[in-house]
Amino acid sequence: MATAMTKELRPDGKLRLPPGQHLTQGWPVLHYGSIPRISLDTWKFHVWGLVEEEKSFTWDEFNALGEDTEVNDIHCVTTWSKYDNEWKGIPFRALLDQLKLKPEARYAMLHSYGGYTTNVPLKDLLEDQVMFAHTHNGEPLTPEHGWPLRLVVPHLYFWKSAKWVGGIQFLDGDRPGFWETYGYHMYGDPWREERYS
Ligand SMILES: Nc1nc2c(c(=O)[nH]1)N[C@H]1C(S)=C(S)[C@@H](COP(=O)(O)O)O[C@H]1N2
Ligand SMILES: [Mo]
Repeated sequence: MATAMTKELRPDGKLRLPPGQHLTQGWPVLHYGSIPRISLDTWKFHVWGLVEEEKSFTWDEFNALGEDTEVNDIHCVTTWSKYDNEWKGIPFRALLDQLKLKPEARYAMLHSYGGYTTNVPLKDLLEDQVMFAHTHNGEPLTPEHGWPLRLVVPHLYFWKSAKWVGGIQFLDGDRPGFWETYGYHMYGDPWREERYS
């Protein structure tokens, strides 16, 4: 059985379980530092960097941008993977529709309440399933998993999925975020085991 499961393929032909990963049933909590205190009354999502116009959205404004539901697997660099997560949230594309990016914008830095940052190429944020999620398996995110909002980029290691996300900065070049400055890979493809650089 275990062999059959680890050989399971995805529709794109990749192994469902990336190399060096094992399946977990629970949902481990992993972050650096403490859970930031956030109030929805003062919560804002900020957009800056290589945009024609910087923007800030309140909680209600951000939620009004759109809603999507996606089911996907997540893969943490510490080797656990969790299958079949149902996320509801605002698709990245819905945010992008509100912005005019400058043509040289190629990368993004995600910024979280509490100070965490992580870098993701713009082309990866444009993948279908990428969203700012507020709900996991039918329940609002708990504080330790990123309430009120986290990024979900399921095709990259889970450290790219910033919890407590509150802003995005568009950049022309790739710059390291928090873990990337400590030696984590700049890109983080689980199928190529891009764990550390
Ligand atoms: N703001 C913030 N987001 C973060 C982190 C963090 O330290 N701060 N850690 C990342 C890492 S390393 C992982 S594996 C996942 C863990 O998410 P989880 O606790 O919901 O499983 O969150 C990512 N997002
Ligand atoms: Mo992680």
